[in-house]
Amino acid sequence: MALSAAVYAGVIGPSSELNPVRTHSPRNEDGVQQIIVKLRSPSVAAANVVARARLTMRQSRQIVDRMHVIQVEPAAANETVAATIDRLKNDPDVEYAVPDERRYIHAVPNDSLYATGGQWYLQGDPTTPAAVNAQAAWDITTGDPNLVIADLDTGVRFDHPDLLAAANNGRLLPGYDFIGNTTTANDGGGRDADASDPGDWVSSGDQSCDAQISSWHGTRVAGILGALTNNAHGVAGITWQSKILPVRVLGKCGGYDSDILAGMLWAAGQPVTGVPDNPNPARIINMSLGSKSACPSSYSDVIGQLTAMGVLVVVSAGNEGAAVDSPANCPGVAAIAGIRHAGTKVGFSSLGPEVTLSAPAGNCIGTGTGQPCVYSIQTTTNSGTTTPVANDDAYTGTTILAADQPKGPNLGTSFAAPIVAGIAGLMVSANRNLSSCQLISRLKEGAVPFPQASAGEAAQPPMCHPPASSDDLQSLECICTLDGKTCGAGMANALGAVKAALRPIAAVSITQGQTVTLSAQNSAAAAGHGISSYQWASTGKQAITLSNATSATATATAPSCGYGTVRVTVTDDAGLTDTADVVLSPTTATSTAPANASDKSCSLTAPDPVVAVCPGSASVVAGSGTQTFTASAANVTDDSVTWEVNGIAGGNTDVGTISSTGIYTAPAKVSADTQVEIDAVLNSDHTVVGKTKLSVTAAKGSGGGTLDPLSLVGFGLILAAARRTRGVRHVR
Ligand SMILES: [Ca+2]
Ligand SMILES: [Ca+2]
Ligand SMILES: [Ca+2]
Repeated sequence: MALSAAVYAGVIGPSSELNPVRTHSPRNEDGVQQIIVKLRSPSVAAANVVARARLTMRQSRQIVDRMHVIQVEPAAANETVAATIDRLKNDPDVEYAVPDERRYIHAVPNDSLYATGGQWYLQGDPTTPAAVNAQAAWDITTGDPNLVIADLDTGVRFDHPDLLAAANNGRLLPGYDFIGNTTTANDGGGRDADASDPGDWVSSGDQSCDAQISSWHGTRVAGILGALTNNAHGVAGITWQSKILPVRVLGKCGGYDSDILAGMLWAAGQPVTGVPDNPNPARIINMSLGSKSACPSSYSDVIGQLTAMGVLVVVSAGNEGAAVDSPANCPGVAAIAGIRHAGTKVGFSSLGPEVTLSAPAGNCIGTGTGQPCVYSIQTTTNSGTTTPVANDDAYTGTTILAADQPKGPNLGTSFAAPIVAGIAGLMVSANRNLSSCQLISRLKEGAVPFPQASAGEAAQPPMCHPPASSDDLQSLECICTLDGKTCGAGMANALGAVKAALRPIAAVSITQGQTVTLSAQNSAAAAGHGISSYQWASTGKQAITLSNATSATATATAPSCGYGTVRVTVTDDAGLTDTADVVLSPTTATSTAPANASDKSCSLTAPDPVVAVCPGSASVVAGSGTQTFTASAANVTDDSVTWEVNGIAGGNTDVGTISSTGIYTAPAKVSADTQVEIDAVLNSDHTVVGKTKLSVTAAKGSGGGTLDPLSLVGFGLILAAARRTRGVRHVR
């Protein structure tokens, strides 16, 4: 199959490839506004806040403590949701208020066949460089049976023979159905304990979204995460043993944020109002859904809570060939874009700097009815076009059919995300201590660089670029850039990611004293391994004196001025390593590494670069004086600086000169003692500046000079003003 595909690729250009970009037009409700409100205190009643905002409450439900979804009539008939939200936000009891938007599955409509295809995307064939090589990763781990991966989706078919309920020797935990709206739910009621998928078909005129057959989206995603594997039947999942937790949040015409947010919290084991606690908390949450918006405060809030617990949230980027949908654009998630078999961006996939990395999303090569869809992402589904077929052993297909059918090819970033979520499952199985930040950084570490050409094509597609605006569509194949600003850090690779996961985790605890005690004894190796050695070293420009540098606990002498960096390298019994840095100043010692490798919290922001100039004060005599300054930086890769005197690079004969190595030479004469400012500007970030003052004293018996103190002060003020226009410096 792969060979014929390569031949095909040479004949048919990608612009003619089946490329069903899908958009969702915003829908209008009948005057009622649905809003998520978070209150500052649990003692505040949502009803009082609504009344104070002069809104009429239609309905409300507490999602979790302090977070509510409300349905209100606006204060005036034609008032916008934005105006209502502003009204609510003005209340001091309100932490945030955001619209309760609808999100949609990130599958594209299909057309097609049934075939027992090769699941190319799991293999390591060089003709399909985008394939993730799970086959090789499975030699290391096939997944921990105690690991839980949540699938926030349309529900699942528990009776699919290649999935089955865990109670029936299958992969699917009971889960929960969070859909509150009965029409959306399509199962005759609101929330319930049955997460099975009744179908999400839409008849024409049935809803304010396009008519469609049932998608069986959750069943498709579940099959990728973890179909029953090695059972000589159907498809293989990326994980073989881990449990899948179906959390039903999408139905007819998508689903509301209020249900999705509740489902996220519940999946992670957090209590949700009115719902029994989840006995099987998930370490990984897959969300193959989204729609256009900025990242709402509600998602930032919930994702922040989840990442602090060590839960990785994996979200598909979207299928509009546009800027990344929300919640994939939220900080802290792994946002997954879609690539073709050749490693180029598939036309429909959205893209941009929010993308973490990319994985196969399915591409057909052909366009015509009856042609093979060579690179479909084959998985489990159901044959029902509306209601499900019972115990249906159905799989997505690999032939393009004339009309939308359940067993057509499977395409969408919806299916790229669970490939990565499954890989993350293998990573956690190999090293359960990995936090969500570590999982993301090691997914990137294990990724393969994007090919810079589309193999087999005579006419090459353009390079991808970060979307400049909402109208900037890239809905055809493009070549992913290597700067991480379009399709992320690279092509997801299961073998690379699991190898990266197997590295130990360096942890550092710090005890301040006369000397600084640094301990890496709470570092940990991956499952089945132990730490065998420690090595501490000073890595910054300013050397730090260390003792016991090959022990778990070392001591460091803090610098008397400026910054020093100490790095510990921990090595396990398999020779694999991890490092952690500690930045030392005369008064502080900080590290972004966990104090204990089992700590799951992680910071979403890198520490700010800093630079200091030493000595902190000095004095020179005009005419003959020189002074050597040193700049020590931390939290940067390039610690080189440009020296300035009173804001002038290199200084001049009036204020004194400074060499590229920091040697200051005083001006020939000053009329009276004065001060100049010495700045070290970080070359890699001009907003980061180290400063010190230098006294320049008049030489004894000097009769005045070219520069008097007043003009120096005046000059300095002008420079300070000019610098302000360059932006705030020193502190970021
Ligand atoms: Ca229901
Ligand atoms: Ca149900
Ligand atoms: Ca199977």
